[in-house]
Order: sequence, then C-alpha cells, then structure tokens
Amino acid sequence: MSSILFEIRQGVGLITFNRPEKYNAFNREMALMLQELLDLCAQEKNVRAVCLTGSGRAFSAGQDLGELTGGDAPGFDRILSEHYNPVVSRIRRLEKPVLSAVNGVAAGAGANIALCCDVVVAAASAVFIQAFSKIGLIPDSGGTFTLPRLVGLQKASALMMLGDRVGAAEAERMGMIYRVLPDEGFMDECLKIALQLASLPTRALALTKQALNASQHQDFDAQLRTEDQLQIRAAHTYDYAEGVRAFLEKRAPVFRGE
Ligand code: T3D
Repeated sequence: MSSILFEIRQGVGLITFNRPEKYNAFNREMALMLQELLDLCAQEKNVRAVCLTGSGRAFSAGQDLGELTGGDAPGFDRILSEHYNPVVSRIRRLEKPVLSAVNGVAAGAGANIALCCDVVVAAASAVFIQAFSKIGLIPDSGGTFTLPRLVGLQKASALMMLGDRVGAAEAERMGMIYRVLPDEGFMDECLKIALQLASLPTRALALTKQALNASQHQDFDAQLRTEDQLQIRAAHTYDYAEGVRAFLEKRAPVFRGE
C-alpha cells in the first residue's frame, strides 16, 4: 500500500497521505514521495490546483516517532533539511494554488505543512496541535514563520509552548485557517473549492502568491514595486485578455491557466 495516494481530478492534483494506522505520520519514504508529487504537480499542465488531505482520522501527526528510534533512522540533522524543509519550500514556491483539506488531527510537522498552504480548510472535528514541546523539540516545517503571521506573536508563542489542542472553529476564529466545514460531506466540499481554484486564472494566482510571499519580508514601497512588476506580467496572459473580453461580452470567462 502506497503511503501517499495521488490522482488528477478535473485539474486538481489530489494528494492523500495514506498511513491511517499511524495517523499519517511522515516517514522518510512518505516525505520524499510528497516532494516528488509536488514536483509532478508543478510540471503537469493538467494540474491547476493541488489539494492535500489525509486518509482515515488524521490529516497527519507529523514525524513518525517510531522512525526516529529505529536502527536505520535518518539522523536528526537530515530530517529537516531532507524531509520537511523541501516540502514546505515546494508548497510556497509552487506556481499553483495549494489547498489543505484538514480532515482530522494535524500535529507537529503535519500541522505546519497544512498551515503553509494557500487556503486551509478544516473539518469541524479537526484539531491543530503544535505538539513539539511535548517531546522536547522546537516547532519546525516553517511553523515559527507561518503561525505568528497568521495569529499574532502572543497566540503563536502560547500555542507552541503549551501545545494546546486548537479545534477547527477556534482556528477559524483566530485566523489560523480560512474556513471550518461540516464533517459530513467534508471532502466533497473541499473538492468544490479545489475545482474552483483550478478553474481560475492560474498565472494570476501564481503571481498573487509570489506577491504575498514577498510581502513577508519587504517594506511597503518595495511591495508596491513588486505589485507593479507582477501586474505587468499578469496583464500579458491569455487569461487576462479572456477575463476582460468575457466581462464586456457579458458571459462567464473560460480561463486556460495561460
Ligand atoms: O529530527 C527532527 O527534526 C524531527 C522532526 C519533527 C517534526 C515533528 O513533526 S515533531 C512532532 C511529532 N508528532 C507528535 O509528537 C504527535 C504524536 N502524536 C500524538 O500526540 C497523538 O497521537 C495525537 C494527539 C496526534 C492524536 O492522539 P489520539 O489519542 O487521537 O490518537 P493516538 O491513539 O495517540 O494515535 C493513534 C495511532 O497513531 C496510535 O497507534 P496505535 O497505538 O493505535 O497502534 C499512535 O501510536 C499512532 N501515531 C500518532 N502519532 C504518531 C503515531 N505513530 C507514529 N508517529 C506519530 N507521530
């Protein structure tokens, strides 16, 4: 049984973590496979949005703690540089929108992979746990960058130090996630959002993501210059011409992602 399932559905690359008996905890094989699948989604023209989710009761419980103590365990020095950092960097750089559909518990690196995605939705019963402090580690997978920007420094530091369980409704209220959805029919609703993302002008979404990434480290004037440059690129796309044409012709646009 593969530790990750993958299919392409109407322009959506659907990546399902698939070690349900381990709460989809990441071992080396799974972390490397996720990198390969993200690369495939980046290259594949038929993929215009990516959706990450988990099978069973969890999204992912982060690092497989059993793997850390096994005989052929990858060293601590390699786990971040070879497993998690390449995953979250790929998600942030991917020139396509990435939705995380958090179907259940998301803990440790599992939580921070979910939270670095462009749009994060969670089932009503899902929980987010910065589980690291409970085992004597620091938050990783970009969490110390992402979480304070989502919820503010005070909330982030308390959640990371105390390792609280944050339910989906509270996560939505504090701005950690976009939206909480009912458990029943959760994946159907997530796929609707993913399909919507896949039907939008992909280049403009990629440039939007690039601008938002830049905003994390630039001042206002630099950000205005970035918007200027990226808007010029957006204005040269097929989809921009189609969007304006469709508006003037009073019809729905048909974007190609070009
Ligand atoms: O070198 C480095 O840099 C290390 C990198 C670290 C990155 C990280 O992600 S560190 C954080 C690692 N994750 C955790 O510490 C979370 C550990 N898991 C839990 O705290 C709990 O399992 C949960 C809060 C996530 C869920 O609790 P609960 O009560 O709903 O479920 P459970 O019974 O604890 O777990 C269900 C099964 O999944 C269970 O298996 P069993 O006993 O039924 O056979 C459990 O062992 C397994 N499981 C859950 N999390 C992990 C796991 N197996 C391996 N690794 C896990 N992380």
